[in-house]
Amino acid sequence: SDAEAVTAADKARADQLKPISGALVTHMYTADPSAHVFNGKLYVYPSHDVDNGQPLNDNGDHFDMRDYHVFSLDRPFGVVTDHGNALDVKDVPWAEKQMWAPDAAEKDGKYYLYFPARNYDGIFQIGVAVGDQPEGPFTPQAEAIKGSFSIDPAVFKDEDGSHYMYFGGLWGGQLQNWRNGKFGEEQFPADDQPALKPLVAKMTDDMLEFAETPKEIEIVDENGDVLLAGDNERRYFEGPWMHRHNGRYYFSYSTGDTHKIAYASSDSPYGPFRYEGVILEPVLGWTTHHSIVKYQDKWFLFYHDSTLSAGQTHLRSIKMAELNIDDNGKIEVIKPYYE
Ligand code: FUB
Repeated sequence: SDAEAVTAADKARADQLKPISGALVTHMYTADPSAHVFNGKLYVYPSHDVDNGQPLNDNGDHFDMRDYHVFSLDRPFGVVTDHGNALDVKDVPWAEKQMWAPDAAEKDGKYYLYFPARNYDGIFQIGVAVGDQPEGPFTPQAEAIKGSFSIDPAVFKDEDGSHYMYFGGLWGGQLQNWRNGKFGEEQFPADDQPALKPLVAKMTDDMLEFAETPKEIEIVDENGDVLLAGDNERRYFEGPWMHRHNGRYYFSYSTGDTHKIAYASSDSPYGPFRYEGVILEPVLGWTTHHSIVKYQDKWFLFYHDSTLSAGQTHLRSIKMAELNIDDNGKIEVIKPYYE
């Protein structure tokens, strides 16, 4: 599989790479960091990678995570506190396995942990769990969010207080199995057809459900033409994130099999988003997954790589780097290793 081939190659080159930043957490493997500032403090909501001996395949069976830990930082690049187990799959009635990339949001003093997992039919859905503190613990809802599917929820709070969930992922994330709200045989568009699209839905006031049927997001090129499925260097694969800067909406994501974090911008949270460029060049490991957060007037990128596990694609570690954004919103490309 692609994952096995990448891991073999990465194991071989792990020693030679000089990362620009170290792992924030070293006592366990962590991935898919979603960073937020709550009550003036930096919190990170990552996946908790484990080695359960699952086979490496393109379905992502080797990402067999079972719980979430929340971390806080006393300052950027500073001391990291592990707040312990915040949610375990055994406590989520609808979820069987594979607690993949989570996110969190705050509203009116309550905290919401959003997470994808496979249900007992093997289908990914997205759930929510509620807590009184940013670090949890979180109590899960009995059922997944109605109308949710696929993976990688990212919940964005707009300046008017509305929350939107962005989600969707290809391959193991099953986006290719969904047509008109129904799960079925996988179907990938031909290379000259529009790429599969991520989704967005406004959240209800209580943060527990979608307030609308999820809408597809278009990412267009410099001519306004929608990105095509064969445009692997630029098209959406998984790992959405949204940040707002100077009134503009920036949608960023992983390009999956070309291993980049890319971004696109719009004047609406629903898009269409115009492709802008790359934020992060490929890291060690197959997956790349990020978040972007503003803390005390500086922008930071949180991401992961597999340096700590000497190149094992499913054993990743979260990292951070300062992000330079110019007055026009253009983001400077980050190279994760010194040359
Ligand atoms: O961590 C499992 C999956 O790998 C995530 O959901 C994807 O975004 C990728 O990072």
